[in-house]
Amino acid sequence: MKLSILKLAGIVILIVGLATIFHHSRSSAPAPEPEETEQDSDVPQKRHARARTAPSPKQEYVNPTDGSTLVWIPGGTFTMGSDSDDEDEQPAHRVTVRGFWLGKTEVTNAQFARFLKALKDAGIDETRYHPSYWDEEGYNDPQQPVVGIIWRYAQAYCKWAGLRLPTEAEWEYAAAAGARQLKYPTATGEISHDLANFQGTGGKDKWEGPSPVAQFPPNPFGLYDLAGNAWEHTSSEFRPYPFKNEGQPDSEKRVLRVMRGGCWQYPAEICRTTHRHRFADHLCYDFAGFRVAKDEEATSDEPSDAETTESEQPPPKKKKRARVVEE
Ligand SMILES: [Ca+2]
Repeated sequence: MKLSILKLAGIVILIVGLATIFHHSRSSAPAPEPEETEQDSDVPQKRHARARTAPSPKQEYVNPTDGSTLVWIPGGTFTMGSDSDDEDEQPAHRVTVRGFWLGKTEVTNAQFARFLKALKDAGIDETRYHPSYWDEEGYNDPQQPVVGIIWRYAQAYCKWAGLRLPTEAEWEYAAAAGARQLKYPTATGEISHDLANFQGTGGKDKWEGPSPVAQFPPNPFGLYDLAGNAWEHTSSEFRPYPFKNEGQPDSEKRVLRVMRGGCWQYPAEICRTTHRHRFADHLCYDFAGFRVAKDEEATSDEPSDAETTESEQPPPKKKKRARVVEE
């Protein structure tokens, strides 16, 4: 028994001794501060390196083909739709959007004229793509948004320019200013004739029809005229909420599409960030325009199709009819 007790005591002493040595070795070891300091010093460098390659908020990219200025929209998660407004806006649901580039303004007549000229230079009958109202006073100022185009004309323009239409989710995310969840896609989230061109006039809004782009303050992401002026085509099919793959471009089959933002002809309520306007893609109205978008990889320091010349761009598919009118 005594032997066992002694053995046990020895084992205890041994354990205590080893623990003391271990503790001492740790506490007396050189403090890891230099190593951690070195690691810390690496962190900002790595972050800096990433920041130099990834676009930053409000960073701008000028697309050489059509001259569009696009603003970087950092990705994030927001609440899409509304539980308290129109039925097709319900239910509100969480959506995550990847970072993307979005046109700073609506596409202008001047830009669309470049598209038509490129078609003509390529030997394509550009009159097939002439917007309705193209020659009408009140719609044909070079700095007014192009209107009177069907969805497929907007698609054709985007293909020529090496760009694309935004998805509905991307549009609403940018309009809401991300997590700010603005009710109206204006500078303040409110709506007034000092902030947007919608039905009627007043304040800074002196236009009964479409105004030149960027006449009102931009939203927090640096985007103009998301509220009002030209209604904006998106790439998205109209489908009840919620649906999957919101961040992905939709197919090109002929269906109901969604336009966003209201317009110069409709009341302020229609300019709400979450409002959806279903629109057959063959219809043509004098309030329908668009803005362009582009994926992240299309930065100015990376080769892209935007760097090819206009003549090298594949022409859009020919349409069967020169002009489409509403049904
Ligand atoms: Ca607009």
